Amino acid sequence: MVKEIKKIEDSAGSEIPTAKNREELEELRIKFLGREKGALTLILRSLKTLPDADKKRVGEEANKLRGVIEGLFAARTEELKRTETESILKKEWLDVTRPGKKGPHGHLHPVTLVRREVEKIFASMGFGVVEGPEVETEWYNFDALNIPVDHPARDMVDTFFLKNPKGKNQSPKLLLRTHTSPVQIRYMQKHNSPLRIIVPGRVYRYEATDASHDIQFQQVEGLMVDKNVSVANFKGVVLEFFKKLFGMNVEIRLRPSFFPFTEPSFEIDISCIACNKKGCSICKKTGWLEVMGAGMVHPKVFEAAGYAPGNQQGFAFGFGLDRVTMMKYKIPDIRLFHSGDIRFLKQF
Ligand code: FA5
Repeated sequence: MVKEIKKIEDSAGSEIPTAKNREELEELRIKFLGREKGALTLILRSLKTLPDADKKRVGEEANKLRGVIEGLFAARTEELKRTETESILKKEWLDVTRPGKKGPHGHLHPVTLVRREVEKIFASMGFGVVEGPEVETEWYNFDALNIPVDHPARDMVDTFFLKNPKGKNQSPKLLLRTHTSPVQIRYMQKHNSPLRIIVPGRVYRYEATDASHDIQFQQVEGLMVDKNVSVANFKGVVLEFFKKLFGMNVEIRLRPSFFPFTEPSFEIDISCIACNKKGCSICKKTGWLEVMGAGMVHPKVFEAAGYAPGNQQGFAFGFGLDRVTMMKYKIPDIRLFHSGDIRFLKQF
């Protein structure tokens, strides 16, 4: 029996420390210590068949062997745990100093790029940037700008009228502003002259779309009021603006026009930025591009804003930001701006 114990000790001593993994170790545990057929269990079970004189000695040897085997298991388990951790660390090694992958990110819309440039140029000439509501009342959009209900100028643009939440015939009558000019009134109601502002913002017109007309676009209104503001001041400011925006020797010309809220009124053209007045397809061979409406502020507008008559004069202008962006980047169709076409937007 003692020989048997020695044999078990030898094989445990060689097999347990070389078990390759935890599964193999578990099989060895069953082999040596298993409750049913473990080698040591069988020894202990057969103790009762021994004569009393041997029982004690063999029992002591068997218990010693149990201690040895348990020690071998504890040591090997510890070793396997360590090598497992090491191999996981090796496999999952991560260089935290490597630069991360950059995700794709968006950028500004071309009209926004030009809007920011416009704001910067006017700011450099002392103009503040002001905003106004897109949902406007009929009074601000038309009446206060000297466009009474039965005036034919009211039909010059088609308007999106809105339901007044208070009821159908309730006043004020609401609409989506057709231009940024109502902000002239809103600003002058709250501020005295002298003043110098631009008003960029969205406007809406109920009209058929084509390559140069959309139902929703952006305008930039300009307003300068002081005691002696003249057309010459207007020409100076606007010429400086276009030179800075298009970065070259642009020329401007004024043609007589009509707006109910300015007198006199002009249409402003700039020399074609594609051909420099030689005549090309962009300027339709005329050498000039129409860019804005403008004029000297009508006395009725000052009156509607609550200014005392005769104390001031000023100029106002309004241009389409989308159209200017089209000129700057040579974009052939205004509808591309709202198309959501990534191939188009990626170019800016
Ligand atoms: C006006 O809207 C006047 N409020 C401008 C003004 C302001 C005149 C202050 C005098 C004093 P008009 O309807 O011409 O004017 O529009 C001004 C500009 O908006 C046009 O020159 C054009 O560039 C742009 N625009 C007009 N309709 C459209 C449209 N459907 N789509 C894109 N741009 C447009």
